[in-house]
Amino acid sequence: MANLFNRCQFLISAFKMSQLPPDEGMEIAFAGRSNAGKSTTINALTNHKGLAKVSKTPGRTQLFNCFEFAPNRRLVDLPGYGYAKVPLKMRKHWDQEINNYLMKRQSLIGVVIIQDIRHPMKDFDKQMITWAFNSGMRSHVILNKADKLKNSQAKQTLMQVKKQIAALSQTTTCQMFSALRKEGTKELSGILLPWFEEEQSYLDQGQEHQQD
Ligand SMILES: Nc1nc2c(ncn2[C@@H]2O[C@H](COP(=O)(O)OP(=O)(O)OP(=O)(O)O)[C@@H](O)[C@H]2O)c(=O)[nH]1
Ligand SMILES: [Mg+2]
Repeated sequence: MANLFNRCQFLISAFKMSQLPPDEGMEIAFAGRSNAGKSTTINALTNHKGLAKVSKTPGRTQLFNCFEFAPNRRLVDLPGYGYAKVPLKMRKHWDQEINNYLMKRQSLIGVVIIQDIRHPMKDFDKQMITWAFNSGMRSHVILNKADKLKNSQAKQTLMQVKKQIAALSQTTTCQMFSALRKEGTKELSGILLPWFEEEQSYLDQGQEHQQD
């Protein structure tokens, strides 16, 4: 299957929710602690090196960055969570905006939670997983930067994290990833594309019922 995400193009950057594209269609958000590799993961998935801005200094994505791969089909790069050097006022702004976004955005159909495989399952990650499960939101965990560990260590971490996730959520999936080496992109698009298809089929079914 051709990877639809390769068609991704930059759509818009927003400093607050009201500046986001109209809340129509479907989108998946990439969330996670600062520096975990959210932007690099989007670039690997879309096979588009400079699409999402990557920086050596953490805390750089201080905007909602929206990308579109088909009409009304979007990926959203969220600002990193919990980076201490981001001024407190800015952190408060983003805590609030991200919370609002997750609770209120109608077109949000799933979240990808990016973690650094060397520092998995921090408080924020656990909160996101629990929230996703409790609110019926699709969720997938990426253990990124697997290239930083030996293969055996990475596999062991994956197993442990899967157990920890299972204790919090019965629906959250998890995979190993290296955005740097573009390892895991097929598995990732194999998870995310069906989310859009599934949601579309729900919408189609709803319309059929309306016509009855
Ligand atoms: N070794 C390795 N480095 C990676 C990988 N993915 C990202 N990085 C590096 O990690 C740093 C942070 O990556 P970003 O993609 O900017 O991380 P982010 O989560 O978007 O960070 P914020 O926007 O600050 O929240 C960059 O220096 C990347 O080159 C990976 O798979 N392996
Ligand atoms: Mg970023």
